[in-house]
Amino acid sequence: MPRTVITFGTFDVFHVGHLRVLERAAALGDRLVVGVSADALNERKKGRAPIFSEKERLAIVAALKVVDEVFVEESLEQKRDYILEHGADVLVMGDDWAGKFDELDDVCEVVYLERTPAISTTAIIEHIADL
Ligand code: C2G
Repeated sequence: MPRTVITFGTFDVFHVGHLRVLERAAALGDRLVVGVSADALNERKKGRAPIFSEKERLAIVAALKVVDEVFVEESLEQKRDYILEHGADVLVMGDDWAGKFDELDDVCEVVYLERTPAISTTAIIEHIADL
């Protein structure tokens, strides 16, 4: 049976930290499914719209060699449904979410990966704004 890995994120202003986490997630199985946060979810969570729309962010993530399937993540609370729907064996999250999804370990393995240091969408936006 192929091992399916699922992960989630906004992936706004796509950068190498995003690429690295997706590569490491893909290496944990045979098939990588990615839930890309909806624009509305982003606005609720971060209080601002993403720079790139959900359609654009989805297209960027879907074009990556390591990604097999993408879908829109409408709500943070639906992780269990998404895992079951996509038949995921492993949930991968960045370690900024460490411990937050442990209760899902009855349906799949839960793995937190270390974030790539010193790079973030917010830092890139601030850097460009200062130029
Ligand atoms: N990431 C990373 N290193 C960085 C920046 C981000 O490894 N320097 C990872 C994050 O840990 C996450 C993924 O890249 O696994 C996407 O990051 P964000 O777009 O910031 O995701 P976020 O808005 O936290 O996701 O259900 C979760 C939501 O979709 C929110």
